[in-house]
Amino acid sequence: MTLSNTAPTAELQALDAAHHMHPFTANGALGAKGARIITRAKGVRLTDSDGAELIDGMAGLWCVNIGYGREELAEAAARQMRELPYYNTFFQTSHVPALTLAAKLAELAPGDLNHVFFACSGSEANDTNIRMVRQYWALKGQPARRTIIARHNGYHGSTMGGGSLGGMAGMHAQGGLPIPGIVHIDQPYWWGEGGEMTPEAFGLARARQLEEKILELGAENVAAFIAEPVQGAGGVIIPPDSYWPEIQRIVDKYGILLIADEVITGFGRLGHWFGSQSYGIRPHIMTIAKGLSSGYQPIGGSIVCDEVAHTIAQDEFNHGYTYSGHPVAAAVALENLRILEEEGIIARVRAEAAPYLAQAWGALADHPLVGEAVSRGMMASLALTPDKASRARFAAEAGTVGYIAREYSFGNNLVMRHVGDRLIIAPPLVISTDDMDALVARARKTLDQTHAHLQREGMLQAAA
Ligand code: PXG
Repeated sequence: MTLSNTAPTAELQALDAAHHMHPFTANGALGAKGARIITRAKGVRLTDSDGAELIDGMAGLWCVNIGYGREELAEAAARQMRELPYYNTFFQTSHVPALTLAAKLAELAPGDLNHVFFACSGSEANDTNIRMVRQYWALKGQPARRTIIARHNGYHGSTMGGGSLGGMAGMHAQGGLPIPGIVHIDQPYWWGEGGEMTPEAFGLARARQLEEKILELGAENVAAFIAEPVQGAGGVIIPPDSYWPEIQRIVDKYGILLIADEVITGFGRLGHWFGSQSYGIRPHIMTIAKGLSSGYQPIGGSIVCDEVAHTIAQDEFNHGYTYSGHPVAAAVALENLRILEEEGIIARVRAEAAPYLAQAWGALADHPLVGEAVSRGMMASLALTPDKASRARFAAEAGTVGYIAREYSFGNNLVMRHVGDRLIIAPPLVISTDDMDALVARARKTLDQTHAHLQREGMLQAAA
């Protein structure tokens, strides 16, 4: 069988429907409709099997930070495959790509985050984190410190551990999640859950749930708190400014470990190397993946502070993956980091791209369907509402309107995701101002079409 891009779309779709099980998809329905087959990509644009060109507003899945089609990464992979395509780092060996990447990450990461444990994805890295923080406390003589506090509507991956840390109700409903020893507090989502409170007061209240939960469990039983600096898959939920300083105060007060899940916010998305820097947070561990290689190779990991790493080093840590620090993935990641650094991509995000996006995207707030149009760095979202003033939800089941909008967006050749009734984007960091204008124009057209659709169908009703 060839993997030709020139087979007719219908043929490719039929094969896909017959044999390929898609993640997070009702495969029966997709099979009947047919998946859109992406064949090529360059810069911020995808090409499908019918030759249509789409703007990729999601950078793949929040990962293609440097954009598609960078030959240097292909070269780095080919070079490494010829020299040393694989070796492991389990039994007293190491190799140059893994150790060089670890050293580079230690240089880039803030504070004393100087040690890296490699995985192949964000999910795996968070599974590592669960075991690492529990082992840390066991070695400190406090084995009762096992419980990890996380957040409703957080996302930390899809393995048993990652899915348990995450607070996605739809995921917990399947397969016996969460595993024991993981509890969730509420998210700092002011627009959706803040009621009459000011954002500042609400941010403080949501942060203080961490303190309440620690006191309820007993600090002597709590290992760590994990959160994304800005929630991504939850709908690009940007916390009020009061939230993170209060979380840091609580974490410090009770001496629990802070895990910042930087899988989306790392590698420039918020205008710094890490989102933690952008919020002034001091995590003990950062989870990384996605933008580490700009998605060109599957690689993730945990960047760990001196205290935790030195403690873990006192004993054998019975944990690891065949492909931890895979040489080809590591070589590609190093080349990606070189490009991010030498081309000043993150500095441009901070100085130019993010302010431009904030203004262009923010202008969508005047649309009758839009309750808020917000961004931080190169992550942005819209809340759709039938009534801006009361921040109302639609009468239709949550996500119905978001899905309608997302279908129009796809038809307009813009990849924009919906999370419930929020629309979200996270384009490649290298997107030009002209392409941001084109993206926002397609988003506005999508909103107009959705609005007309809802009017036609009598769906502009608010929930009671
Ligand atoms: N942490 C965070 C913050 C993530 O966003 C993971 C961990 C897991 O990474 P892996 O590499 O195991 O997928 C993620 C992944 C979506 C979507 O629909 C988001 C993710 C993955 C798939 C879909 O927004 N984020």
